[in-house]
Amino acid sequence: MENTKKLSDFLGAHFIYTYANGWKYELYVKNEDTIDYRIHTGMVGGRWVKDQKADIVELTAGIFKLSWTEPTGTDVSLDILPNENKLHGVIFFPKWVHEHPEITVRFQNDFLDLMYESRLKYDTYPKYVVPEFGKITFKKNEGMNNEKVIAVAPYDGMIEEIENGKLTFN
Ligand code: FER
Repeated sequence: MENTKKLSDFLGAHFIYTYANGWKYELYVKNEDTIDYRIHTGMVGGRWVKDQKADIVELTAGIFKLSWTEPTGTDVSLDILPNENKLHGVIFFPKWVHEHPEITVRFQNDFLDLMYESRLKYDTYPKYVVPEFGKITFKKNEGMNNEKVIAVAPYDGMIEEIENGKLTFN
């Protein structure tokens, strides 16, 4: 994935990155309006999600922006510069996710009702805003709509297996 210039190069991209606060995330840009992801470490480490709808655009050559709102009420906006192995993310957590992160740490797709109940039951405000730069440590185009990329829960050692090529998805 040396040169990611156009949106068509970006669709199908799989990234692992570490935020400056130490949180490790994995993102798969599944198609023009859908992402899958795994959260390896951090406040909601262990959480994983498939088929999250997102707005995905190319701001200018090689610079991409993804924005979405989750069933938990968490909002995320990412600016990704694949050719510089760099991104900037802003996560806007509702107060309840900051206070009870464990409720969201699961395969969300099997617990959508729990997310919808929790976001009504607990407090939204004030939100906990986390703006961080991140460093991309792995990038590969896995093709679009590849269900193998994000198919199991994150586990210890998984990032290393992906980065050293022991675990592949094609
Ligand atoms: C990211 C930052 C936040 C990301 C996902 C999230 C896959 C989601 C956070 C959450 O669900 O709480 O870079 O990329």
